Amino acid sequence: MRWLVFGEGALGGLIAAKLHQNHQQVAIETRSGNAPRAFIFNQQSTVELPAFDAQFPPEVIIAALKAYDVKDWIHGLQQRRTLDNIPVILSYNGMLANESELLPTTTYHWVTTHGAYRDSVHLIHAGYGESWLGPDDQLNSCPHDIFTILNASLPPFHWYVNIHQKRWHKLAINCLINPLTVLYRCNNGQLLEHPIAEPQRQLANEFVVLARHFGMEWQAEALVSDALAVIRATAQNRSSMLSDIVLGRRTEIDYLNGFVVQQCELLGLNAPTHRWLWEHVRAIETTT
Ligand code: KPL
Repeated sequence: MRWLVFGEGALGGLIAAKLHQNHQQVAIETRSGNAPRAFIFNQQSTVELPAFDAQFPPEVIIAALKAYDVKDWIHGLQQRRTLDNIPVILSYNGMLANESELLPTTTYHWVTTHGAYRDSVHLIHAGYGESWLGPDDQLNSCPHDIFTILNASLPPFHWYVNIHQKRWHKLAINCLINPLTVLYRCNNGQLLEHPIAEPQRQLANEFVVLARHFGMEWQAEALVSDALAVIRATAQNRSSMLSDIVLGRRTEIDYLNGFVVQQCELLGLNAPTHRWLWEHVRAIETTT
């Protein structure tokens, strides 16, 4: 099958390398339009993938994006009529307010706990996890051929019809971890040495009230304990948000705690702890 992977980030590189190792035809489209860079995968094999070639249109598109790039990327895709109706698999942290109007009907979401990092030469698959694939529009059924190849290439993949529930759960975990790593400027595991119990309890309480309005029932204590489990499992990691701050890049805070605050406002709810962290990270972002 022909796959087009957009971007050269760690997660996009990981799925591209794994598909390639599984004898799939994989092309890369870079953000800059330049030829994709070859990289050494897991310090073992060199992966050199071709650029997108309009003569060989893809059968599947995969994009692992920053949340703030999703809108422009989708608009760009929609200008390219030759890519109409091709299944698009998207992965990004957080939520956009207007996803149902924005995302093509052929969109599938990929939620994963795999961890990878890359520099200009190497790509390392650092943490083995699992993945869930599900349709943005719950009326869409499982694309069996695509799913089978993904599951064989980067196992395990789970088909998950209610993928939005998984995404909301990941949203909660990211809201309970990422901004706190910026507040204390520490790796995930070092959070346990700081007074995070009270803010996490409040973040979770505010989150479950909002989620209930979207038809999802969670217990705040369960979300806190899930976040603590992720902190322990990723103790050595620097969160994506702290990495963005350290590298002077924009963070995804608007799509994490910022999204929670904005949705609460629309519903007449309060989310003061999410707001505090949203404002704190925004302030740091603008001064670095
Ligand atoms: O997803 C993450 C992130 O950094 O964005 C966690 C789970 C916090 C792992 O670092």
